[in-house]
Amino acid sequence: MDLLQKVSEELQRGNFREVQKLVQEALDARVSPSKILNEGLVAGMDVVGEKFRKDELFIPEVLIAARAMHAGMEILRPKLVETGAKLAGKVVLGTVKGDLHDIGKNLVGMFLEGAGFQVIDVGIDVPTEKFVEAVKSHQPNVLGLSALLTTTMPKMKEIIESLHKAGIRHSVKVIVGGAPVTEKFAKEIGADGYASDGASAVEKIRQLIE
Ligand code: B1M
Repeated sequence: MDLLQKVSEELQRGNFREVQKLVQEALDARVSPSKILNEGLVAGMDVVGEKFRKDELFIPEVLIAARAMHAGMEILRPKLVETGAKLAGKVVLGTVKGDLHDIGKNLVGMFLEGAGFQVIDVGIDVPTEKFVEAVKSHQPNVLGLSALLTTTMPKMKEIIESLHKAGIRHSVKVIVGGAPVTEKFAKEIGADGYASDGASAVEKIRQLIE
């Protein structure tokens, strides 16, 4: 069986040690880090997501697969970052309050680091005030907000409004993303940009800060 297909299947089974071993094997075989990411890890997580949606898998299995995804990303991360050139800009990145999903955010962060951005990851379930504080203290070019739940999307609007209230909205571009987020929603809440995945987040951020 193809090595990347094995990565995907072991990720779906949640075998994190096996995933790490296979990712390392693929790197040793000179498969490109982005190919391992997209055709191994992300492909596996897509299957998990689809099965979760159809009630064929439940939260514990999804969590175990997510742990395997993280384990694989630990091996890949430095290799993706290595491909980046000089620092392209600074991005504060986090998942909004009430939302614990971080796989997509972490992937976006990895793509950004891979493209040479300095990424300050403020984590998950991040209160609005913490985002405002992070913009004040780190003075990033871009604030990246992730939300995976329709119920947490309104937090993105709240954060943008709080940046206005704090008088620092003009100092930072805001980009939003996550499965339920759309370009239309981004416009409605006054964000500067929307991206559907890590690669387009890099592209959008480059456009925003050039
Ligand atoms: Co949750 N969950 N989850 N979950 N979970 C979803 C999102 C859901 C769609 C599943 C479903 O019902 N079909 C659903 C949301 C429904 C809705 O709101 N309409 C859902 C639900 C309901 C829940 C709970 C409420 C379940 C419960 O407890 N009853 C609960 C909520 C917890 C909370 O956050 N408060 C919950 C919990 C969990 C786990 C903890 C079990 C786990 C998260 C583990 C973790 O992240 N560490 C989990 C997971 C794994 C999922 C699914 C299966 C997979 C998400 C994922 O990681 N996808 C998801 C179903 C699905 O999406 N198919 C689901 C892979 C990842 C690479 O994609 O995150 O979309 P994604 O990120 C992409 C893009 O969206 C984009 O780029 C990424 C890379 O391509 N992107 C950005 C993301 N952020 C971006 C930011 C950007 C730009 C692009 O700029 C800044």
